[in-house]
Formats: sequence, C-alpha cells, structure tokens
Amino acid sequence: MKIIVSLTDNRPDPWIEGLKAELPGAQIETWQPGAAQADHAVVWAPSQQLLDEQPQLHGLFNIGAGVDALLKLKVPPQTRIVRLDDAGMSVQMAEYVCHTLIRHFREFDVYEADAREGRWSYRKPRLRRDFPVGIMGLGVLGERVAKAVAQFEFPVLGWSRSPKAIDGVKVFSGEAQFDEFLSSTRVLVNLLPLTDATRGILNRNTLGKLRPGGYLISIARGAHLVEDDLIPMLDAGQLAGATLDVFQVEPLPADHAFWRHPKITVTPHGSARTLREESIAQIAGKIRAMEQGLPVSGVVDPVRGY
Ligand code: NDP
Ligand code: OXD
Repeated sequence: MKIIVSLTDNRPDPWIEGLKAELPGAQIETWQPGAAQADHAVVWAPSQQLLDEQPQLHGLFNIGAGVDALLKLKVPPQTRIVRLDDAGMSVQMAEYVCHTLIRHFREFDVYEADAREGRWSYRKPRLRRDFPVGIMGLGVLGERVAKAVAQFEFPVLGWSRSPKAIDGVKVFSGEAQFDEFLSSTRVLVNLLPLTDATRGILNRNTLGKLRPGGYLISIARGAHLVEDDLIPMLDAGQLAGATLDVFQVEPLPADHAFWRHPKITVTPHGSARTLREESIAQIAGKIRAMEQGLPVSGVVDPVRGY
C-alpha cells in the first residue's frame, strides 16, 4: 500500500513518521510532482496537480474537519474524501465557547479594566435565562459544544439541517425554523460547514434578529460572516460584542479594523487545533478499515458539501 502526504502549512515529517509507526509495511512519503500512483493521500490544502496526477486514490484524508477548500478542487470521481471526526477538536471547541461565553456573561473584561485601575467594584449578577445560547450546526463539534454549555445551565438552542434530539438542547431545523432560532438566541455560536447554503449566513439581516444584547462567536469559517456588516452593528449597539476566530483573509491583515475594535476579540484560527497524535491514529484506523472493505465514518458527501 502506498500513501502520499501533502500538507500545506504543516511539516510533513512527523506525520510520515507517525503514519509509518501505525501502518508498518506501508510505503509512505511526501508527494512530489510526477510521483507514482498511490492508494491514499493525507492532505491539507493540496494542489490540483496532485489530484490530477493521482486518479486512482481510494481515500483522500483531510487533516481538518472542514472540507470547503478541498471541495473547490476537482477530486477524482471514485476517491472518497474523509474528514477528521473530532480527533480531540470537540473538547477544544467546548473550552473555547464556554470560556468566551462565561467571560462575556460574567463581564470579566470589565473586572480586568477595573483591576488595571486598582478599582474594587462589583457587577450586578446577570440572569442565565437572559442569555440563551444558540449553536448553528449540531454536528461533531456543535453537539459537544451544546452539551458543554448546557452544563453551565444556560438555555441552549441548536439549529441543524435535519431534525434531531439532544438532551438539554432545544433543536430547530431547516430554513423554516431559522428565524425562530435566531430570535430566541442572544449568544450565537457558528459551527456550520462552509457550503453554498451557509456562505454569508452571518449578516446584518440574520444578526439583526438576535435578542437585544446579541453576541457573536464565529469559529467555523471566515466566509460565513459578511465582515462589513459587523462593525456598524456593534457601533450602533445592535450587537454587544463578538469573538472571532476565523476571517475572510487569514492571517487577518495587521491593519484590519477587527484587531482594534473594543467590542471584538480576535484569535488566530485556533479555537480547535488539529492534534497530530490523535489525527494520525484516526486516519490510520480508517485506512486499515478501508483496505479491508469496511465502512468508515466521516466520508464527505460532495453534493451536500460537508
Ligand atoms: P459536521 O459536518 O459534523 O456538522 C455540520 C453541522 O452543520 C450538522 O449538524 C449539519 O446539519 C449542519 N448544517 C450543515 N449545513 C446546514 C444548513 N444549510 N442549515 C442548517 N444546518 C446545516 O461538522 P463539524 O461539527 O465537525 O465542523 C463544523 C465546522 O467547523 C467545519 O466544517 C469547519 O469549517 C469548522 N472548524 C473550525 C475549526 C477552527 O479551528 N476554527 C476547527 C475545526 C472545524 P445535519 O446534522 O442536519 O447534517
Ligand atoms: C478544520 C480547521 O477544519 O482547522 O479542522 O479549521
């Protein structure tokens, strides 16, 4: 069995060593133009040339959860695209969202400002019932986040394409229930995949439907947000604040207004990092299963887009 590795922005060597340890006997190497045909590829943002030169790939293993960049390429028709299923990312997302939510709800930013001035001053307690948290996308990451937020006794709402039942979460589904979901939400968390149906879904119109004092936590893809709509809404008091991890252009340019806006917190696309060890074990397990003709989870539906 031959496996090629092509990882933009990542050093391939530790991945190759890790995969070799998991799959002894497999020939595993960095992809080079003109390389012989392989059975599987482990990739992040590969080139179209790789896919054109490797028409027989059985599995194309993405070392992330989002496959929007891969689906822009022409993938050979019989090649299955397989995304990472959690692999240590959902707990990171749960940490990130709970931290951001609690920081906002408990006004820790105000305490930090007070502390810088040496000011001893209490904030009036706020009511959890006034901070319903709505999670867009209830997949591998969104469901874990919803359950984590529910542990802190906030009202939790979720929105997905298909109906589902999650303990402690009021689930809305499909376009027909989107407005009701938004108007019941105060803190909005985006964990949707980026598809034709979800591009630009965070905009003046949708964010304007949130309950008063709305707060945005944008952690899926930058192209979900119509960036030009955000600052005017914050400045007009239509939104209370935003924490953004993903952007239309990454790295976020140093002169971008988001960096310096007092109601925006920026993190550098790190809300859930790919963890190498967990990801290698997961990918190797799926390659073994595919080689034995067994089903694997996380196979992407290219028509649905996730
Ligand atoms: P999943 O594919 O497991 O879940 C996607 C969810 O979105 C599903 O619940 C799905 O509904 C729902 N959904 C998809 N399209 C629509 C739609 N048109 N309307 C309503 N709901 C919809 O994805 P993950 O949870 O694993 O990951 C989500 C995204 O998070 C990734 O695609 C990636 O972009 C991003 N991400 C960001 C990271 C970061 O560091 N910032 C790290 C990792 C991922 P249904 O259940 O009905 O199919
Ligand atoms: C992912 C990401 O999709 O890191 O996994 O954004």
